[in-house]
This record gives sequence, C-alpha cells and structure tokens, in this order.
Amino acid sequence: TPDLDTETLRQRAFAALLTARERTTLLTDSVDDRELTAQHSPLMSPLVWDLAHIGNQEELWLLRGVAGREAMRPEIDGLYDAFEHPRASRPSLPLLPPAEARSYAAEVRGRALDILESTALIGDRPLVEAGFAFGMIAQHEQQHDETMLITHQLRSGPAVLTAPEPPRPTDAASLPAEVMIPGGPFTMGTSTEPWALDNERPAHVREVPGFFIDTAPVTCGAYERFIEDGGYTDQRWWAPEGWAMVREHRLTAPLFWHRDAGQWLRRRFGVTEPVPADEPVLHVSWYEADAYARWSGRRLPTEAEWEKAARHDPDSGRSRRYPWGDEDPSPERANLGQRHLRPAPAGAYAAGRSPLGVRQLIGDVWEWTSSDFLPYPGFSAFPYREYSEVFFGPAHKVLRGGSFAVDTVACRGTFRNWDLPVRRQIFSGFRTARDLHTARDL
Ligand code: AVJ
Ligand code: FE
Repeated sequence: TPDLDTETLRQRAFAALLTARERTTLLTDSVDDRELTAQHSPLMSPLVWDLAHIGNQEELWLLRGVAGREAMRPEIDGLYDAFEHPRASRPSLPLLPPAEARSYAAEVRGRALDILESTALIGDRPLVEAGFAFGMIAQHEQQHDETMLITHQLRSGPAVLTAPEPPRPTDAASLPAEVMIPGGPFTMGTSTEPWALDNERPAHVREVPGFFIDTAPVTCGAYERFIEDGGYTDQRWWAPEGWAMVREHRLTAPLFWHRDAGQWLRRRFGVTEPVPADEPVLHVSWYEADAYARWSGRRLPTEAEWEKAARHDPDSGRSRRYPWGDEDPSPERANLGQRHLRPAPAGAYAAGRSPLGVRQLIGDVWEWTSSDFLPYPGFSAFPYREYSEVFFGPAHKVLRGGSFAVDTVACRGTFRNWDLPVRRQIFSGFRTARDLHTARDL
C-alpha cells in the first residue's frame, strides 16, 4: 500500500487502535478480578500484567517517543519491562490492581489519540513515517491479546468466551494433497509495507529450488495416525532434544488432548470435546511437528519456502502481500482476529488460496518452519533492539502465517513470529514439504 495520504493513514491507525482495545477489553472484562490477578500457568503473566504492559508500551512509544512527554508514572516502568521480570515471577510483583490498570491504559489511550490527531504522518521522522509508531503499538496490543487468549485457554473453569463456528470447506475432498512450487528466485521480505516490523525488512531476492508443500495444514486425524503408529515411542523420528522432552514430560499427544474410552478428547476454552479429525492440529511443539514430518517421509518447509508458497506469483514473478493478492484480509479469505475460537477445517477458505492453490497459509494455525530466527541481509534494528534483534539465533524457530487468534493488523505474508521449539501452549500447527526430486519420483 504505497503512497497513502496522511488522512487515510490516520484513519487506519485510529481504527487499528480501536479494534485492539475492544479485544483487550473483552479479554480482561470476561473474567473477575481474582482471575485477572491469578497466575493461570507459570508460562504466562497474570492478565492484569498484560493489560498495564499494553498501556505502558503505548506510553513509552506514543506519549514519550512520538510526543516527547514526561513519564506519567516512572515508578511502574520496571514492573512492566518484560526483560526485567520473567513471566513466572510477575504475580508476586506490586502490580497495578485491575481498576488502576484499566484507568492507566485508558488515560494513555486518550492522550495517544490526541497525539495521533496532531502529528504529521508523512515526511517528518522515521518513527512516525506512514503512522509506523501507531501501527506498531496496535500490533503490540494485538500480540498481547493473542497472549491473553492463550492464558484464557490455559485457565481452568467454565467457558467465558464464545464465538460462531468457522466456515466448512466445500471442495476439500477434491483437493490435491500437495502443490508443486517451481524453483527460481523470489522476493522475500518487504521494504514498502508501511507497518512491517524490523525483522520483515528489507526485501531481498532468494533462490528457492522447486519443492512440494501440503495444500493445507496437517490435520488432527493425520496426527492421530502418527500417535497410533507409536510416533511418541519411536526415537527414530525425533531430534535429540525433542526425544528428551518426550521422555521427561511423558508426552503422548498434543497439549490439551486426553484419551477417554478409546477416543481422543481435547479441552478448548473451557469446553471438552472430541478431537475433530479434519481440523488443523493445534498446540504442538516444533519437536512434534518435526517428528511427524520425518515419520511421514517428509520435512518441515523452510521459512523461505513458506513465504514463496504464500507470496510468489508465478505469472508476474512478483511477491504479493498475501496469498490471494494485495488486498487486506477479509472474513471470506482467512480465519483471523479471534472471530472464531478455533481453526477452520483443512481446505476451507478457497477465496484465500495462493495462485498455485495452497490454502490456509494465512490464519487458522501458526505454522512451524524448519528455520532458525535470523536477520535478513541488511537488517537494522528499529525502533528498539529488544523487539527482534536480541532473539536472533538458533534457540528460536520461525512460525509463519498467523493463527485464528491473530488480528489482521499483525498479519502479512511477510510477518515473522518465533518461539522456542518446546513451546506448545501457543496456537501452533504445521504443514509439511518435500524436495522436488525425492526417491519416490525416481
Ligand atoms: C513476536 C510474539 C514473539 O509476544 O513475545 C510482545 C511479541 N514483543 N511484546 C512476544 C511481543 C514484545 C513477541 N512475539
Ligand atoms: Fe510486549
């Protein structure tokens, strides 16, 4: 979206901030104060920490960074600095109580909107160019909304969130299992997407040899066959650290699954239900995705392969913003924004398919790739090293495409997420790939 005028940018920023706050409000008003301050899992912050952290980051970047204001409450900055306190320790901090956290976030927002009204968004300085700082803060809030939705999934007790069912595919039975992506160069990353974060930049050409990739993410039914075939008890399929994790934690299935009377059940936002065979598998670690792929005679796609499948248009040779083209996501194209509280069945969203016919690359489940989280050639940290740069290296694996819990403002064909390969509480799934010329073709 090059060359947007300043009023359009302002309206977009305003709408993105509003959408994010509506979601934050839903996630924090749907539980009582006791649940807001409780630790539902040592892996997560109390919800009330996320709420005040959202306000604090907004104060830091929009009020102080963009407008040069004084700190409103300098004494709380340390409490909400994610690097100062690990998640498990946050419940014992003297956090703002729920009512104070709400009013702090609201007060920051009021001032931020005044600043948005009065700031030139074009040709002023890099932090505000094309409304970047406002877009970054809307994305930050939405990312914490996804984190808070994970906390909701981890909490016990009856359901407090509801949503309509996602659309079912109409032609899933006739879809090919995999799609061939021809070899050759493609443009990875972006230098023009105004709100792209530092790790998505700059655009650069990658040579990617031809490969096959699954038409849709791996389903629960396919994953059950891996389990039934003894996948979790056969060391052959596992990376050494993955095998150690399986043994130590006695893993037998994805997180939130359990077996009852010969059937796999799962808990999803407070409801126990049969595992749906045709839905993309969710809550698997990178190690489980990697083991499944090896068991199936395939492998995870590299990050570059994933992005080529999602963005490369073989007719024009150009990289698109999304698999379907350059237009923003819509409910017909992708399962995003917590509109549904689950992935859609594999093969859904025909309108969101790529030029070569790959489906559900955007939305539904985050997809593990085989790649470590590394900077692109020409990377430069912006606006702060702690967003991406400090996480680069072999410890983190890249996830792509966004889940049903990702908002459109934080989802693009170029968007990169990362996590530790042991993580399973995130909304993670995967699809598999293979080289063009594997033994079966010879
Ligand atoms: C990009 C999702 C890994 O949640 O840790 C939020 C995003 N960075 N606040 C995270 C983020 C700072 C980040 N991830
Ligand atoms: Fe944060």
